[in-house]
Amino acid sequence: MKKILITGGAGFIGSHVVRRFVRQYPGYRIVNLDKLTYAGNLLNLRDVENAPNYRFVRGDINDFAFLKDLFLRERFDGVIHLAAESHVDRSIDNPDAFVRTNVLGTVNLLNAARMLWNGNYEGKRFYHISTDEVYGALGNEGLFTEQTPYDPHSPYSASKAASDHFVRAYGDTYGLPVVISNCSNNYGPYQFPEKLIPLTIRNIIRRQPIPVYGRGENVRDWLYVEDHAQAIDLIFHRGQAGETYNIGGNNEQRNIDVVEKLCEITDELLGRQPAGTSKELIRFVRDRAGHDWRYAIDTSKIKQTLGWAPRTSWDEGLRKTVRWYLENTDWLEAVTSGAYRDYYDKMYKNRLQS
Ligand code: NAD
Ligand code: TDX
Repeated sequence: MKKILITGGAGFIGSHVVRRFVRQYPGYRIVNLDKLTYAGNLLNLRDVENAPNYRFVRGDINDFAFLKDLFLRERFDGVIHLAAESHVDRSIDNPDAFVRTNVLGTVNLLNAARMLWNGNYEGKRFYHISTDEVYGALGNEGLFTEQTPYDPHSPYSASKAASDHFVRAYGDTYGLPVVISNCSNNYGPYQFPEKLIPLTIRNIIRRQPIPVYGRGENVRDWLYVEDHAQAIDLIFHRGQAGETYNIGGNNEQRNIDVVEKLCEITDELLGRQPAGTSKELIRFVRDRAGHDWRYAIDTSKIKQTLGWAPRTSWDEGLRKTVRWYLENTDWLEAVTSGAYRDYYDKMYKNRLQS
């Protein structure tokens, strides 16, 4: 039996990873450790919460005494580490929590794994989930490969870069069996509506202005979240210790094109005539500070070594996503009551007024 710790499993990507592992591996014991910050929500896991191979533990990766106790009690064979502060705009507003959770929290987990495994690494694995943003920004040409030098620009990406360095250092120094993947932008069900795609869908539903930073020409490489979860499953089981794998959607889109397509699909599914009317809601607003121009991933390594490629087309993935948000307005209401309103006002009120 494998005992696996998944951190951040109540968040967006983590909940898809937990769901996949709980369903796919009935013989494993899956422990989901999550602090339940504003971004974590147990509603994301309702369909697996009673599974016999699953357990939720509420806790903070910044609390080493708690982690030590948990590791000694559960004796994990593997860690899949997703817990993080994940939103770039919040990191610009207040970087401290990003340093604490993303850097120090990751080091705490590495220390807990090292303490438990104590040099006996047979059958053990520490898998750190990271982002393509550590590589910085591309111009109009080129792709990020695993060899691209790190060049983070936002406090978020700097904290993720620092955590990646610590993970590799623990591999090199102590022989910890680490593996890292760096993925491009994810989208799909259960994404918190601070991120571009769910925020846009919510505003279309409510007929509110849609804030597009700058001229909307920045480019992101979008991947459907279940395809990312599948890649994580593959890397956890078959990736080589000490290696890094880039994961991407081979799907570069300008922000303005993403938003316009969302207007068309959402209007169509809502029966608003003619589809695309909601484009009237688009507002070009003050740009994000240090806004990275373009991200795009070269996926050849994971394709050639592990046979992985994204499965979900952009059109299919976006339609599934919009349909999910339209069918889950209770979830959307629940996660956007209270603190979300304050966040939204703080981030967007001035931008949308000027
Ligand atoms: P998210 O913000 O939706 O979820 C993060 C989860 O971590 C939440 O459930 C939160 O409660 C939990 N958490 C935060 N601080 C914690 C702490 N101190 N202790 C325990 N739990 C804590 O994030 P996401 O978008 O699902 O991203 C998950 C991981 O994937 C992150 O490491 C992120 O850097 C990485 N990533 C995200 C994307 C993307 O497009 N969203 C792309 C590439 C990589
Ligand atoms: O209101 C908005 N208007 C807008 O134009 C928001 C929230 C975003 N944007 C732009 C900024 C980006 O160019 O849309 C693009 C996507 O923005 P986000 O959804 O905030 O994602 P991004 O900053 O690209 O980072 C994401 O991908 C990499 C995730 O949030 C990270 O966790 C992940 O590591």
